[in-house]
Amino acid sequence: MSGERPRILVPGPIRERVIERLNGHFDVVLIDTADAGKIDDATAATIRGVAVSGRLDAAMIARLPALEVIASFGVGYDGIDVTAAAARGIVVSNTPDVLNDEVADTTVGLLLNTLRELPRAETWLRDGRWAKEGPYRLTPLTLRGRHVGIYGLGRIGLAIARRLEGFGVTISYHTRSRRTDVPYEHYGSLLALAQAADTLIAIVPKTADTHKTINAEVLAALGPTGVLINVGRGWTVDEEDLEAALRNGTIAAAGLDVFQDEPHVPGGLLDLPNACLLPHVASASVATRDAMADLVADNLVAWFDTGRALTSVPETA
Ligand code: A2R
Repeated sequence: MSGERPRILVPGPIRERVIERLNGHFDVVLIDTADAGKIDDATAATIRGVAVSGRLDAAMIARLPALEVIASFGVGYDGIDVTAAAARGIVVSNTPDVLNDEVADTTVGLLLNTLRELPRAETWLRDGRWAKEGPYRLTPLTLRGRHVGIYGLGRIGLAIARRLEGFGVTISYHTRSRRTDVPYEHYGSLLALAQAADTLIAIVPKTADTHKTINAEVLAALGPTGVLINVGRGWTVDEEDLEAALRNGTIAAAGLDVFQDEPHVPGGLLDLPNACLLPHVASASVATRDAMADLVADNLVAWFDTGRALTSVPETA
């Protein structure tokens, strides 16, 4: 029986639920890491699909001559060599939409934590300083009266904007193409958005065009009450420029869920009191990660049942 089932390779760690779901439909092959040397020729020749969280490079794709479909865990698929896949007609899928609400919720939490210093206030309490020294300080920053600029108004950016409407702040955005379905003001460049806004929320994908686009110039434009929140990719921020801007008061504070070289966080950021730092947890609830896991499995099931993935990425759709 199992010989008739398509063979799916799972290279490296992935949520256990993906493997459980795949076992119901496929012959699953597990290897430690997505390295071409980790699989023998005979097995490699039989692999028709991949379920992967993170990285799948051109060498690994080239190693799998019968590969038809790559189901990637996560909405950002910058770890997958989509160009190599597309060149061979291999479909790549990601897990959009099912994490929009969780990421948007976390973003609002991170924004409030950054402005109102809630993690530091809790530390004050836990350290016994409330009882010994009195109330935590009044925070210089507040969400009241802010103008939030959203860099990237896609699925997640829009979910963030919708939530922020309830907070009574001004909302604007920068994308390459203006949306016709939103009431927010569009700015044609990131710099123009940063000049107009005092709070910048980055939720753009990791592409050649978004590399270190949040740099010294953009941070200076945000100004001394400026706040940066990044929940997209660390790649988008010049971390050296950001550290300098936080240190010398060019901007007031930053909240970061993502970093250039995860899980390594620049030491310079770690000791800055005006940086609120999270270990890439925006979508990291059991319910949302389960939904993402199910969509990885459902994409593979759909591909082998119908010849179409549910959520293929635009480059291979
Ligand atoms: O530029 P547009 O019109 O394609 O708008 C997209 C925007 N975007 C950019 N904006 C300015 N300059 C760029 N070079 C640029 N490249 C992309 O980012 C769109 O508004 C947004 C991306 O939206 P979605 O494709 O719907 O992605 P989603 O699901 O919101 O996730 C965003 C990213 C993922 O790629 C992961 O890296 C991260 O969030 O978790």
